[in-house]
Amino acid sequence: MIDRRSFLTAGAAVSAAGVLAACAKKNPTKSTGSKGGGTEQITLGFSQVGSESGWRAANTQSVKDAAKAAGINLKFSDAQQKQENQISAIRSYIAQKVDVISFSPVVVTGWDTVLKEAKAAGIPVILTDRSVETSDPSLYVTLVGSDFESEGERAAHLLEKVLAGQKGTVKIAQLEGTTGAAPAIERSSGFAKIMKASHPEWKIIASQSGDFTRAGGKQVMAAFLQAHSDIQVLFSHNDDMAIGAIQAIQAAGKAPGKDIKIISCDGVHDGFVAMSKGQINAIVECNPLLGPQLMDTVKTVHAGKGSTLPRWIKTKESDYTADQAAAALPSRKY
Ligand code: GZL
Repeated sequence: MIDRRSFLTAGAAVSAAGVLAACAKKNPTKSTGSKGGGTEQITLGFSQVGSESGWRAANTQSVKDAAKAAGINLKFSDAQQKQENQISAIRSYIAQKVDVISFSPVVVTGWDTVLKEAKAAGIPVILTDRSVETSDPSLYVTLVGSDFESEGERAAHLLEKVLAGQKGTVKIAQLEGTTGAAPAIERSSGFAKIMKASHPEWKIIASQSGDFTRAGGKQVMAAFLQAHSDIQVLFSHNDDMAIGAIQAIQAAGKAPGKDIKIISCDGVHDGFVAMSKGQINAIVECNPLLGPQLMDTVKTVHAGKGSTLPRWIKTKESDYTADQAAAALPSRKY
């Protein structure tokens, strides 16, 4: 499991500063901001996971809009949820000698080689959304994104509210995100932590990846319902899989939100609509609007001030229950 807190140390900040200094020495021509940032337009190479969910669509729009507003020249690529496509995109940005590289890693492992290539080329890397497991924290300057472990814990606390002291065994199905992705690993872990600490009566009787997509959620939930007639709760790692699961639950002749309580993550528009209909009982918000924070971070790094940044710039987010959905919908930004 990724222990991001282990990176929140001064040591890592110092080693990241070392990377930036090394970048400047290695490639004096590469504008790592050693000239104090200068006035030349910054070129950012961004590799996006894909377009698998409403969350991802909102995140992509936020990055594009924020780059435009910040006057940053954005090179953008969609990896269609394939790590090899992200690695190719990062290599292409290195070849194009962009000023900064940023990406949302589709999975946590397998990045050291290409990140070492970026470091050797003197190009600083900023992670957004999802983290990586790496033996060398200096391979990226910082992560701009949510705390998924906390989101898993918050989902369990929302379930406590929704169950309102219901006694006896609670049989839970879990729709996991993309296998090996930080949000899938950490939301599972956070939820399990609260279960272990406070709820011996909660039993996860089925758990499988729906790959963060509606189709995946529908397909896997249908299989769960075939195998288990006694599912009382669904914990879904995102709204898109929950919305797919709702279709499967209805096809099985059951009422989502009533026969099977649903706790989800993200808080996209369609998730709030389902919640306003009582089909989803509660949502842990995961804010996709990371664009402005990312562009501020790009400018700080390009100005050679990356060492002043924390190793993790966390996004702020809230939790919602169904009774709040209708009132919140009009002001939702994604
Ligand atoms: C979370 C993000 C996840 C969302 C999904 O920050 O990585 O990926 O929860 C998205 O909707 O596909």
